[in-house]
Amino acid sequence: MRINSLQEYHEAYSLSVEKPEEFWANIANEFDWIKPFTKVLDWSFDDYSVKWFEDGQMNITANALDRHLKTIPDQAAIVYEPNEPGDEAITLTYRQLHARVCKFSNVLKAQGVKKGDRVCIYMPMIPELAIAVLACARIGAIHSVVFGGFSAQSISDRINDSLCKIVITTDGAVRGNKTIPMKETVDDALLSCPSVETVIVKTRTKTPVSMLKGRDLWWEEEEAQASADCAPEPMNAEDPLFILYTSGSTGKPKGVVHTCGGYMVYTAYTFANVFQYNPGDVFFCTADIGWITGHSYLVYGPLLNGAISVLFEGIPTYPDAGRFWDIIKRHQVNIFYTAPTAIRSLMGFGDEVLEGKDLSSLRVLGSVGEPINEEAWQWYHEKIGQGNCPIVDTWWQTETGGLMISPIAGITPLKPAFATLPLPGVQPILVDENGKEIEGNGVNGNLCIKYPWPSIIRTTYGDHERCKTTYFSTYPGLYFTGDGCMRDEDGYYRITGRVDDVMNISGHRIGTAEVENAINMHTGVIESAVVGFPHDVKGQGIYAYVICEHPTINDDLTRKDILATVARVIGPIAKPDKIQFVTGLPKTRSGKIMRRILRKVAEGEFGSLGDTSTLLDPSVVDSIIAGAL
Ligand code: 7RM
Repeated sequence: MRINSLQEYHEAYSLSVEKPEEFWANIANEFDWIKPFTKVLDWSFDDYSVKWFEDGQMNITANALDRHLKTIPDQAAIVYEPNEPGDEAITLTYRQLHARVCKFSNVLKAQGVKKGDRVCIYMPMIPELAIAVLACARIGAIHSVVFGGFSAQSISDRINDSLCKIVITTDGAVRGNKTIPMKETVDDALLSCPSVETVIVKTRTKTPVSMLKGRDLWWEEEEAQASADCAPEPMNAEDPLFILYTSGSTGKPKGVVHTCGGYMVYTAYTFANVFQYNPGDVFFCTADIGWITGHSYLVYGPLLNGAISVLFEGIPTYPDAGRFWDIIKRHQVNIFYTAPTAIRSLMGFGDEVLEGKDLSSLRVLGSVGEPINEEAWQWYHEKIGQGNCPIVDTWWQTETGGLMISPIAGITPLKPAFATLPLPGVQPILVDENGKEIEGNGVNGNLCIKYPWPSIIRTTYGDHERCKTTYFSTYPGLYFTGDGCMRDEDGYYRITGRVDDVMNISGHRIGTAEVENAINMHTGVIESAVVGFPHDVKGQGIYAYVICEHPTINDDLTRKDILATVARVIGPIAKPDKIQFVTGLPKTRSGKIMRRILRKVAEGEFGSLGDTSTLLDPSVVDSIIAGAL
């Protein structure tokens, strides 16, 4: 499984293309299977269906927990760094984590949760979040983690889409110097969620919460009564493991479905290789478990490898902008994985913050979530990596389940701001607007993948057609990523950003349509159009053009009200950075908004708006420019 040199990478890559089934079967056979698979792959990108290790049976927690009990029972599995730097860090060894997962599995079973049932998890970054996720996996329930920053409306949308039976949450959350309600938000969400029978509440902040008789239970009380004995449920490799909602260019977020076997094999393989994890290394992924990065590289990938994974509850700027560096010292972190937005934001505090920080434990750095600009790459390399840690710029998506295009730490020769080369099993292809392959090097195109890898999205929950049209219809026979990409003279890949109506705000995926729908819910708003624009720290910011019924009495107040509406409908991460009131939007004769023009204006480029002759009313553009100045 382990690649140890550039030559081994090339050999593995060639084998993965020439004999993909042999390649992945060898890797899959390194895991514990309850029933071995005999069939490796069955697939079609035309009438979309992918099945890996189809007739095999396994349980991902048997591989992530039980398997390590024989070898490293007393090694740390999760190191919890609480929000308050003065509070004691809590280590859960593999033995302890196993016992707590088993207990909570029994808690879920006692509430009638069965294989295939959906469980919504809405929690802050505390060990119980990982425990809840793993307990679901152990009993075969499908977890649907909802990021703790989402609104009640977003929670209920997700619960209702997949009809969750149970919600797991906390009384509150602490992030920096803020206390955030969690249970209260869940209570609001549940006003419109008839499928939910039970809510389990872990205490974190001891804030008073209302506990509904017959529905709400305290985590601690239930866990105390539960046995630590729970056999892992035998799962077919293609049984769903989890649903994770992600934004697209249209409509509400889609429930991306990943399945047990392929996801296990791929996250474990990519974790071990890309980060070159060695036994005993301490790995710190700063992502929240509410996003795919947290699922794959804070929980599953590391635990499948018997790694030590740091779980940090707080924020990078509390108590000050040196917090990450203090955590690295405190836990002697060897591998650090974060997002460009965090790097740029911390860079902005100046190098004084780094004075006296001991970063000597670091060996590998990682980046994920958005393109990393060269300046941030250099700063990360010099100031954090002290010039001698490779940076793995990992490109992947919620839908891909695991890392796709990325250097292998210390092995792949790096180029700043390049995701470099595809990992074994990944066959990228660039196409033009007509789907024609763009061959050769030194080219730009739309990034597609032409062959399945084990953790490819299987479906969008409850709507397989949507999965087919979103990913497999733009370019028939190919998986379309939605990203633009350049392949340079050396065949190295650089992701240039989304080519669809999906924005990337601080590494968070948000659809323009989602924000527009939220804005349009505000009273007095007739219509809106949202685009992303370049933002120094966030990568992209959100720019909203809004048409109101009447001229507003106080623009600033109305702006604030709109922000409050967006925060309530989606969550604070979707609040526009800029709101411009307009009287019309640039529409074509067929009624389509020409976002190209709005993007240019948002960028401050008024001169080169291109062809506006197809607009219904070209004068709209002049008034928008006048308003933007
Ligand atoms: C892991 C994650 C996916 C989108 C993707 C890209 C962008 C992610 C990189 C990147 C440039 C990278 N999943 N993206 N990683 N762009 N370089 N290394 O972020 O589903 O939330 O977002 O993020 O546009 O399509 S995600």
